[in-house]
Amino acid sequence: MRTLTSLVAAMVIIGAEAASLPWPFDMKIVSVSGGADELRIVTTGAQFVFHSGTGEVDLWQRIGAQRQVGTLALGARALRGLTVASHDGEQVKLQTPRGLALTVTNDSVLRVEANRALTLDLRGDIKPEYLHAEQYGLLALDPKGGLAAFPIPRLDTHPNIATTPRGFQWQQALPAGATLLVNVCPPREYNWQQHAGERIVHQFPTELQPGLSDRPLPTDEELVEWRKWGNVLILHLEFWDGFGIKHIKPRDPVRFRQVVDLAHKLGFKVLPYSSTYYYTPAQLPGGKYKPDAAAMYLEEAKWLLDEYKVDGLYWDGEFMDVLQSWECIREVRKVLGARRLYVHCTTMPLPSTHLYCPFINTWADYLLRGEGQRRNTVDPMYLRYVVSGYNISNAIGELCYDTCRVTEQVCDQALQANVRLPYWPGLQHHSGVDYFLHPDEKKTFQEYYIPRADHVKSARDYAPLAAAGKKTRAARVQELARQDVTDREAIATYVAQRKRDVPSLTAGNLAAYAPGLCSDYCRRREGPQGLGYPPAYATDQDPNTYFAIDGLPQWYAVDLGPAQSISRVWLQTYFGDRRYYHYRLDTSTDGKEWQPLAEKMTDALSTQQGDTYTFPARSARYVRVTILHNSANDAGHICEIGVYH
Ligand SMILES: [Ca+2]
Repeated sequence: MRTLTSLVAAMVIIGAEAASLPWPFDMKIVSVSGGADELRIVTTGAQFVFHSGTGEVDLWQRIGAQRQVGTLALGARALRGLTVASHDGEQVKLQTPRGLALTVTNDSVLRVEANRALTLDLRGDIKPEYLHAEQYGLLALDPKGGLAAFPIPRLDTHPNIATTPRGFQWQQALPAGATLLVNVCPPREYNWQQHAGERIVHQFPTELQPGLSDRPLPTDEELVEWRKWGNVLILHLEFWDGFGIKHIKPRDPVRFRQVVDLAHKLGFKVLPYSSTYYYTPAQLPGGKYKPDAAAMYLEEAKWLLDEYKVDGLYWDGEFMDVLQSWECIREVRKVLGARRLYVHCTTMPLPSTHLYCPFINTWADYLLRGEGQRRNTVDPMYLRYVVSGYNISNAIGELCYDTCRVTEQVCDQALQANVRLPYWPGLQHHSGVDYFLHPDEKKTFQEYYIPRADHVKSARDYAPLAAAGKKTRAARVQELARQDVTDREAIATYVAQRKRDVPSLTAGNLAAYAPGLCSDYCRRREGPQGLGYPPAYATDQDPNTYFAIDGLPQWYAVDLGPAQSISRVWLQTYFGDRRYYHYRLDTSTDGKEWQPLAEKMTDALSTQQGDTYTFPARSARYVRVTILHNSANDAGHICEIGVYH
């Protein structure tokens, strides 16, 4: 082995070590002013104006753009007698004589604790380019910022978002005891100095088997080589001694200290693997966490930082609980100070790849998203509004390119979205995908991506890329609209032909080849015809094709045309791999009023025979299936539905 001195002398440094950076985590309560009628709270990123006469709260953005992004109406009498209960640099607590408690926090969140049933009425004053709503909440964003809202616990139904002349409106009943979080984005400034001065080298072991890696830590030569491509070193799973232990420890502490020392000499910041998601001592059975989960994890974090004198933490996931995840990241930031936090959160803390919490993300330096997107390319809308934190959380977004891979097109689109690509050395192959750069990708990364990324050091440098990104996304929206038209035509042709060739599977099936409505459907370019999994597959008389939709609960309804008398429904959900579904059935004559019909809430497995329900004859035009749960994944699948007189 060469000596350390010769290695240091031989290395090529990508740039002088960035000086100690001015830290953006000084989010604070800037001021509280006004009186009983109009109370004004200014945070680093937002202004909340409470009108006790109307029960409305104006939501103003202060970073990225200075504008009103929306209004939260809590009911005419809801804010009467509003007073400040307490006030410090981190939060302002407000209360009313009727017991409504509101809190404004320094990360620009308005938290409402509904002490009685409330009607949430959130009116958006922007026309968002990205509007995504699930039962967990809503993100309404444009390139300058926007707002987000999260009901806790999640809603029972999908939120119904209406388009209005000013933007959008979300009206929803909030039960007593619910919490609502409304976040104005972004809560803090983007740190261009950090963006320009720091690059991630994310090292994976050869094998992803905790405790069994045959290549536990990088060699001195690798560290020297990798320093050309970054200066923030992530030491991934090889650091891990297994699940469920109190502290995540290196398997070879002596070598680990050598690696940290050499990395420091080379000018790396070192971020070892850690995880709140996998921190099993904080977990309770059933996917819940202990009430003091954040405090427990904090002990782990402090131990790691003190024991090995590292420069921050890499989190492999977050607690799957919004409030505990939020508490934990705020507390960890206090412990870290100016040290770094890099969080992988493709789906966390919400089980969604398209909905996330900017007020949690904002406490991290870098975010990693995009894992398992099952695409060869990456959707520019997803890149800009999910992977990128720019003008949203203002954390630096890094793309996890396990499936989308590093091509010149992906590099271009990442740059347009202000998303960065970490450098992935190693040879880790996991779940059929590679968590490392192939040789040709390495060339693209080094020769195509790096020079272009190095050019972007400020908002001014990014501006032309942002303009190009807007065009790319507009073109993509048009392309998808064209695809939708072609897909609908192709599906109609398929159904018409099959209807001619194949009679109904069962006699008297009123639903055979009937059209369907649904809350949404899976449009991935997959499925038997490459057309996704449209409603037509639930009535095409082929048990091998199925309607599919992600993110339960979701619904599908077969449309029988005219209302008619029915007394039997047969439902075949996806079967054959020992899975089961929970669902409810109801019927309607007009698509507005629904009458309950049946439910399946047992864990009886799906079978080819399906489930049959007979009942006293009733009139129906629609039979709706609301899929609540799937034991195999978070998606609903209907192979066939039959409806009979
Ligand atoms: Ca089918």
